[in-house]
Amino acid sequence: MGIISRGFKRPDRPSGDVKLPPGQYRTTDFPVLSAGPTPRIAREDWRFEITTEAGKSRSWNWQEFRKLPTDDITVDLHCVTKWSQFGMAWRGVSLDTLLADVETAADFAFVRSYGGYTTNLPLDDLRDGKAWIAFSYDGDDLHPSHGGPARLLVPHLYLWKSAKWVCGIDLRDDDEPGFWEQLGYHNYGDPWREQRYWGD
Ligand SMILES: Nc1nc2c(c(=O)[nH]1)N[C@H]1C(S)=C(S)[C@@H](COP(=O)(O)O)O[C@H]1N2
Ligand SMILES: [Mo]
Repeated sequence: MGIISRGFKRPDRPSGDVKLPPGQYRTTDFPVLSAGPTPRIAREDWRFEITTEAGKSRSWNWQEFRKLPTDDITVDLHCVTKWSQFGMAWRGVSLDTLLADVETAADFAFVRSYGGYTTNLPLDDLRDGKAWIAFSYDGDDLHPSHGGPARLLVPHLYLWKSAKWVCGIDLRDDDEPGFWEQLGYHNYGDPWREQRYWGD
């Protein structure tokens, strides 16, 4: 997976020493890819909620969310449309922090966004320093087009798993395909194994 470091440091990679997953090309801009219009969510109205398989839920408003400890994360991101970008600097709250007091034995996470987008992944892929709710990119507030006020960031999977405008995660015993997964994208989406579509 990508290099993770703390402190908004851009990795200084000599060209040619770049780790590109199979079939990917490098880009230096940050394309916007959304399946619908950009929802505008005021921070006063923003909520993020985790619901367990037992139906218990824990939620944070913006103020509560921003009191949680944050990580500075520098990662490489890989989009299924074949662009990869290196050394992207984010700030966010680790899912480990958000899940710390959540009692669950669920195996799967179903991620929901404002606007109706969904995606699914194994709960283990959100744990152990692998996923964040990111609210800042490149030192600025996360722009709405890129998922602001906050988006899921799961750098080790193709970027469609990193739900923009995230509003909740349902923890479930059973897996359910999300928006792109229902339309033929791979259920897991590991860029290093080139899991783009069903059957890859
Ligand atoms: N809510 C929501 N999240 C989303 C999407 C979307 O359409 N809606 N698109 C996904 C896809 S396919 C990609 S490639 C990335 C793009 O993120 P970006 O627009 O910040 O580059 O967001 C992912 N998260
Ligand atoms: Mo995508």
